[in-house]
Amino acid sequence: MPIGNGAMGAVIFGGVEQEVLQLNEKTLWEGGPGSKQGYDFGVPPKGDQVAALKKVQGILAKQGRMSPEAAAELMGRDIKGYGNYQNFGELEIDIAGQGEVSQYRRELDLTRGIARVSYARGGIRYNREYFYSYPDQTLVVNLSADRAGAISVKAALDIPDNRSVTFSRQDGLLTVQGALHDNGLIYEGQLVVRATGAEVGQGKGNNSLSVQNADSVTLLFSAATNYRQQYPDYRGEHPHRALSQTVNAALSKTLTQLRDAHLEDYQALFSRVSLDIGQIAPNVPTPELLAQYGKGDAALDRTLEALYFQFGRYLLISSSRAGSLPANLQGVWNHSNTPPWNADYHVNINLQMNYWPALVTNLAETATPLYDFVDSLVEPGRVSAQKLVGAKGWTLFLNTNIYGFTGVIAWPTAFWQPESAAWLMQHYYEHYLFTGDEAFLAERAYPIMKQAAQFWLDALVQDDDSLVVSPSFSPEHGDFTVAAAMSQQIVTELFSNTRAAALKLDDGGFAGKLTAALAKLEPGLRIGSWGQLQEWRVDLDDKTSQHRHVSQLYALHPGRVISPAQTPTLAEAAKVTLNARGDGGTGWSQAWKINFWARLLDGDRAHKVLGEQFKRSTLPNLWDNHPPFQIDGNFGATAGIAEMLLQSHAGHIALLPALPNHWPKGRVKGLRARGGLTVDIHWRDGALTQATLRADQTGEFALPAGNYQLTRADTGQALALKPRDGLVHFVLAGGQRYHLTPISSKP
Ligand code: FUC
Repeated sequence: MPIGNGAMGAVIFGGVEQEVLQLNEKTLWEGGPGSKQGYDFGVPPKGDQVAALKKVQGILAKQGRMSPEAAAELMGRDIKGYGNYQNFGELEIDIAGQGEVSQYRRELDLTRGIARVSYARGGIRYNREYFYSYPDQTLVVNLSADRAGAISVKAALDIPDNRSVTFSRQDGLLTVQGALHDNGLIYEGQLVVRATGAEVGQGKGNNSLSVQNADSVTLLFSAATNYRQQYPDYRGEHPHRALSQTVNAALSKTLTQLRDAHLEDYQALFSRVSLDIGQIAPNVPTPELLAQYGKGDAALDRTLEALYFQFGRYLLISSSRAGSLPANLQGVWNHSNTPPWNADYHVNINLQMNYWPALVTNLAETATPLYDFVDSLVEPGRVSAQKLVGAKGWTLFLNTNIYGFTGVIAWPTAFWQPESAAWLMQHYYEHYLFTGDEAFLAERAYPIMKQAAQFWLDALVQDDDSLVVSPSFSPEHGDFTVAAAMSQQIVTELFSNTRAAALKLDDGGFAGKLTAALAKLEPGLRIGSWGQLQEWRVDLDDKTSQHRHVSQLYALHPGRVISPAQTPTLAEAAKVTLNARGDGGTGWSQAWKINFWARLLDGDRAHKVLGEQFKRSTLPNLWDNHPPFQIDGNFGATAGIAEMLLQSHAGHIALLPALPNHWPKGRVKGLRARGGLTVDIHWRDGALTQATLRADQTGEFALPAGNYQLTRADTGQALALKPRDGLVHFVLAGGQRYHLTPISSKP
């Protein structure tokens, strides 16, 4: 069971005699400045990389394509000092007890962000409670029993050996300090054991504390490093002072005060959205629920679906909060010092997918670390843009670490992806669209979008009358070519969004440049010989390919260019492509397909793919399985479920756009739509019965024309609906609630 507060995380194993909590601290990374391997942010200090790029462009202009291996030979690079996200260590709690164990139960309460373990042993009932507090920046573990003096524990910290380790103990406080051998990054952890009814003593070895016969025991743990998100050194103060303050402040609170503060903080986010699709409260363990999925019990299936949706929101709150780094490939739950893909930030879909649910499921605040992180990439990314592409602005490629890595790697099948920065810009602009926050647009979004757009104004290549991306590589298969669909679609989106922002902010000069470029920029939307949306500019698509990246459909999702209503022909082509690719793939690939089918308004197919993700790519604790565990699929699927119920990307609010037959009756509350709108929807027999809309600020909205009325909740007054372009438009007053009710067509 994972718990976390963004900056730190723990996985609870729940053993009876020995509890193990596997610990993470988000900034504990090898590599970067000071790495024994050496480090240059991925940008070679010597050598003419721009000449290599020009050479590739020359080959492509002549031959049209080249192998990724040949391209990597010229432009790729063996890198040094990239580093790995680290396992902090383990908190091991030995718990005394005698006799048979019965009534064992391990639970994670998503509505409270609290985990529990309970069991009976030797006539005594034992209870444990765990949460990771964001306001108090500490892990809290409480052990209690229904008999006085029944709790005897030894709590030890087990720290991996790729770092120096010094333990010290004083009055119920165990401190561990050291530095990573690779890069000297200093870390510290403080564990406090507090007991009622007994004294805390020192355990065996130098790394533990122990208590005999207490009535209850509370453990607090917090950790930090001297990492600072600041190019080029990424080092700040020794963590000891701040950490001691944190731990002392937490120590001055009672368990109830700590829990109350945690609940107030956590529930303020989590409880904004509720989903009822007819789930039940079965007495079935979660792994069993997963194993039973699709075997005929519809109520059980719906239970898993609703749980999985909320689990994604839970994971996002737990792994991404302001003040720390974004959720990485494993969120904040990594048990290895050499994790798959370094547990880093892959930006050719994975990091972006982590944040797909943030806005629509009413957790906009959880994206703050994403913006802070991406902002911090601009400075190193400017060097990469200049040295690797010869362009102004900033960029990055396939992947990045916490030390401003913005260069290229050597791996032919993925090293070249300068569109990543442009893709990340979508999140800034969508934040503005969802929240209507104009200060965010002016102060945060536009400046960074403008620099990303500046990069592409320089980097695009003139090809007859068109502007194209060259070289262009569609993740992560096929050859290097010119103007692959995704490259063109992403740059088009960046330019359109940046132009819209520029016009809004009176930067007419830059808007003009973008307008001129957009007029020549190929949109990357071609229909090929078998009716598919082409992945490449030349029709090279292999009908039998089931490759996990469906990059050519970027414009369908997460982009918003293709839609059945506005671009029906392209939407049909997207279907052809998706049908050819099939409903399988890695965990995240299936999650993406849920979103695609939802955008194509096919709820049953979206639901089917969700089922595939459960059957093929979900671990018993409901973590997404790439394989191995990779958290993006959890987040992508949560976003996909929201997308089935509410969409707002195509200029209007679409209620229940892709409702599957499996959810005939239900209710969702608190989803968010663009324009700063909060939406509740009720439905029965597969049809809307009522929706409630509340806008943060007064604004104009639209719905498809239909047989319904919209009334102000407090006065009952009907709103004027103005028909235009197949939609009806209306103005909602900020802060007011409005009810939308279908008008029965029955006599
Ligand atoms: C991309 C994907 C892989 C994996 C990796 C972390 O490169 O193609 O499947 O998810 O990111």
